[in-house]
Amino acid sequence: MRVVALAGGTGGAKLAEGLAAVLPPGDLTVIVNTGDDTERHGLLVMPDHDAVMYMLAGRFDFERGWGHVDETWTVMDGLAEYGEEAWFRLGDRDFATHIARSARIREGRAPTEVVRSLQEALGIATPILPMADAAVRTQVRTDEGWLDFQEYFVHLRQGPDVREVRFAGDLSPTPQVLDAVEAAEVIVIGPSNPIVSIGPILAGPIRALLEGRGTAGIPVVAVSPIVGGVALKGPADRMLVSLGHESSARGVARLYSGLATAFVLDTVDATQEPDVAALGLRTLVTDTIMADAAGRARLALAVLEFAGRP
Ligand code: FO1
Repeated sequence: MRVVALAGGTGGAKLAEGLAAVLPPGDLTVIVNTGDDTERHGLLVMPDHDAVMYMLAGRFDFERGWGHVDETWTVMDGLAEYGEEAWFRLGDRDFATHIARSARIREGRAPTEVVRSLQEALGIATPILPMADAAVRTQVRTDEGWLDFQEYFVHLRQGPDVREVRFAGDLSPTPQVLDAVEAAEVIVIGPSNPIVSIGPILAGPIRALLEGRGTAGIPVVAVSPIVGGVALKGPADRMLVSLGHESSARGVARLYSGLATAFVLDTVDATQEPDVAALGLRTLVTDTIMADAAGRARLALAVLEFAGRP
């Protein structure tokens, strides 16, 4: 079963790891958001790509919620001593990723090809495809004006209310993304922030392609990142409200209606199932909390079994 999973931050990365654990090698392709990407100290940092890459390599730091396990911070401390900005923390192992990636891209190679070479070096069979090869930068408007995403997310600790979101850059999908979507027999939209994690992927031409696949009978299954009205990690709940949506599984389902054909909501939100079904979506109510590797595999199997059901 050829599966394409869309992933943004931690939730989407966890489900992608679960899918990789239960599917035969080669059956899964992950498409990641690149709107969070940022230039730090002359290097390209790709947080959502790297979350998926480290997770699939068994190297993700679940305790911190980002970055590489067993990090040391020697380079960052040295940079801070020189007076370089240090609010966006890069560990030493993580620096190696950004140095190798940036050097290879500077040689003229496409980002998709470069990150695949890093994934292969870490023993990852699953292709993790950036949604686009050209730079895309998510920007959020707060009462203070427009901010780059990481300025809002890390520097301001997601404090200000978000009034508007835009994606600057060229959202054209790569040939690899087009081929993967074309070949997919199941499409999974992971439980990541629908506005700033999945939103950038869907803001470009990919959305129409996915809609076409759904219309052609391919299951497009979205998993709610909101459980009991709150986001398990990050600002999705407050962002939904400040942008005029409802912070609930139902609110997320509304955002995906017309695109998704099926929706997975947590058992604590079971009372919302009729509202989601009324949007024309098939529904699955299940435990969506992925506390550990067994939980990630369990949800992945439940989603695949649900997708395959008529
Ligand atoms: N998140 C933080 O809260 N503080 C950081 O200093 C930080 C650094 C960082 C470095 C590399 C990387 O891949 C991710 C990093 N993150 C950090 C996480 C990142 O800002 C967000 O989790 C994602 O962009 C949201 O999906």
